[in-house]
Amino acid sequence: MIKLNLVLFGPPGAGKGTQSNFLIERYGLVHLSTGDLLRAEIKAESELGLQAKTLMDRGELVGDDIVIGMIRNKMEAHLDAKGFIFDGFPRTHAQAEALDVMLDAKNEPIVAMLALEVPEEELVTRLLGRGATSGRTDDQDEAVVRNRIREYEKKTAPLKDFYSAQGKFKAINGVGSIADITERLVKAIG
Ligand code: B4P
Repeated sequence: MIKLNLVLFGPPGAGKGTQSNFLIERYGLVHLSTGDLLRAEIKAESELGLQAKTLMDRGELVGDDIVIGMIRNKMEAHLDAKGFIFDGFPRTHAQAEALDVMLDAKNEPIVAMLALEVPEEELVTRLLGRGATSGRTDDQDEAVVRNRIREYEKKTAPLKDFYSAQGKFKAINGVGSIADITERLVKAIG
């Protein structure tokens, strides 16, 4: 059976977490969000969580080794999954390479990289809006939000070329109603 391994990609606030919830339900996939895994470590007040919190509160990326290790552990805990949605991972070239190595070893490659595209001002509005109610500290300060977007542009956006070269990159308009965007993603998955 071919596993439906998808990378859900996009800048902070593009709707990755939001859309993952619909896609895992529809296709019976396992959701792997490095942001959620890191927030769980922070809540548990682990050593790793304490290190991650300092970086996340500044809007910077957490170290590659940490997030790659977390993803590896989660994948090993779900060997019989029908597929995974990688949400917020990979975010650097090193992470993308490591993911390919892990998946190639099982002969279960990424099927598609779905990239949600949303203009910067809309991203800032969405994230500050969530920050007003969610308690997420990285969503409460406009300078931090804009730093996350800069980090994305510098370190993460180039991964579009990485997946384009493999014929897997699909751009999706991420502006509109949540249901309309889910429709676009489902069409792109085919
Ligand atoms: P994440 O948890 O991945 O957070 P995010 O990029 O901000 O996106 P998120 O998924 O939460 O938001 P969404 O787009 O769904 O990362 C947080 C931090 O963890 C990073 O800054 C970094 O420090 C660290 N980290 C995580 N992964 C890492 C990695 N691989 N390597 C290194 N560091 C890592 O949506 C946001 C808002 O938009 C929501 O309020 C939602 O309601 C709203 N929204 C969604 N769709 C909408 C629509 N269609 N219209 C209007 N609003 C919409």
